[in-house]
Amino acid sequence: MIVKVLALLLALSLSVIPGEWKEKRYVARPDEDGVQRVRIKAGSYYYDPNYIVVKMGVPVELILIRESAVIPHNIVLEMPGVSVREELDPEEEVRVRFTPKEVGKFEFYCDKKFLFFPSHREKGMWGILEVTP
Ligand SMILES: [Cu+2]
Repeated sequence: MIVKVLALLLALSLSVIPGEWKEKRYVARPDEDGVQRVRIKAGSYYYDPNYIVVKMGVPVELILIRESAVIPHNIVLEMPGVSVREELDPEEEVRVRFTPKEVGKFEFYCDKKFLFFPSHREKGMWGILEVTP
């Protein structure tokens, strides 16, 4: 039993070595209905895209698709007038809507963490939302 537990912990620790964070940029353009829609893949341990550029004062809709069935993921985003915290579902897209009110660069991330392992954010599951004038 203890051997199995140790083997599982070893396997998990090897699978969570932090990867390199590489920028995957997406510049949003409003759809016909005036909404800036961005489709984001959320996997272990990344968002794709992970650098999203949107315009201030124009509604944004993030459409999140969780890639992994087993490992839970979420998205947390705090910016002036906007507070997002959504659990992601492997079966269904999760849509997050808000209108950015201030220009700036804001980090979004997954705050999941398993036992003593590094958080998903530390493993590279974060990104930047850049709001431009
Ligand atoms: Cu995560």
